[in-house]
Amino acid sequence: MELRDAEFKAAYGLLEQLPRPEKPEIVFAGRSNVGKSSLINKLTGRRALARVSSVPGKTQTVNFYSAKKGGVYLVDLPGYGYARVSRSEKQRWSKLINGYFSDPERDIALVLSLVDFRHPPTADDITMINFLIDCELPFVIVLTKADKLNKSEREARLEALKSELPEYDSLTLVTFSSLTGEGVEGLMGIIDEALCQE
Ligand SMILES: Nc1nc2c(ncn2[C@@H]2O[C@H](COP(=O)(O)OP(=O)(O)OP(=O)(O)O)[C@@H](O)[C@H]2O)c(=O)[nH]1
Ligand SMILES: [Mg+2]
Repeated sequence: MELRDAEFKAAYGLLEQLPRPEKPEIVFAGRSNVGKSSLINKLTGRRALARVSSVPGKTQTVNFYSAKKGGVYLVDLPGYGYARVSRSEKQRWSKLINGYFSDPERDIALVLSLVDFRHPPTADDITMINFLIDCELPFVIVLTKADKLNKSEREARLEALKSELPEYDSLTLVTFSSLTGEGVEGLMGIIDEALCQE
């Protein structure tokens, strides 16, 4: 796997601190606790590169990791939709995330938009996906924690998603588990393809 040389670059808490766009970025977005940091660790084959926590709201900064011999950044965004933080913190996060995406110079090769496979997408998930569609950003939906569903639950959720997600027919969905490794190869293929199109 080619992301194994990934290393932590820096964490940014304020929009003004974000580095100027300089190389392609692979972005991880999703609600708090959905498994973004776990996915980064799985893709890079590093158990503790990104900090994982059972307490939602662990990643409060935009965290950049450098990979592929420094040619690519992996960008771990703070999770959205976490109720138990102060209003000023929420405002800081949304300013950070909106500001991150609204820089026209930024070279976003792919957004991995994470949704918990066990539950219907939240209103925030749908807002995120509609935003990605509106901005015409390349993205893939990653259905996380797949190990927690049995076969019939999976089938039922996959069926329901057809009507729950916007523009379902044009979406790419990948089921993923950081526990079993399901979906890793598929995602690596999609990431490689996105970087080739740069
Ligand atoms: N069973 C299972 N648990 C998972 C999986 N992915 C993540 N988790 C657990 O879910 C919790 C949250 O994981 P994180 O990777 O920290 O989630 P995050 O999206 O980075 O969360 P924030 O940083 O708070 O936004 C942790 O307890 C993980 O161990 C998975 O695929 N399967
Ligand atoms: Mg995190």
